[in-house]
Amino acid sequence: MQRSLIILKPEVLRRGLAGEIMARFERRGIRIDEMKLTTLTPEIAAHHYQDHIGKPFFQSLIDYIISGPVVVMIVSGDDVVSIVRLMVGSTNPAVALPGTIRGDYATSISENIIHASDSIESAAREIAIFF
Ligand code: FUP
Repeated sequence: MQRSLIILKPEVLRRGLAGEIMARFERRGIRIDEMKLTTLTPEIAAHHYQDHIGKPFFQSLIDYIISGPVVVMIVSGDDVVSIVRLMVGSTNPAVALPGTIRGDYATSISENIIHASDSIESAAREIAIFF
């Protein structure tokens, strides 16, 4: 049984899409173990995105993720890390396939609507930041 961390970015609550997106995970059979609504501080956001410090898009990434409340979830299930990543779609919504969350709800890479851990190791690190 694996765990993964999902963040529904500020756009999701602004656009009223939280229920719809959570329902996709529930329908797939992915269990939601923990969930909270929170607004990230710049420090927590930078800790979460530490691998991107120094990249040209880093500041806009932080400004976006702290711009409003987010929903943070721990989900679990067999192979949940890769299953969730496939459901989320490519980082750049311009090439995310229709049927994926980014492919259905987003158009901008800097506001790509959702985060999901990219490995079991990232999931463990990210879960420790938020829970
Ligand atoms: P992902 O794991 O799909 O969220 O993608 P990354 O970890 O590579 O990127 C994290 C976030 O940085 C993305 F969600 C959006 C932002 N980003 C940009 O704004 N521009 C880029 O060129 C790459 C990433």
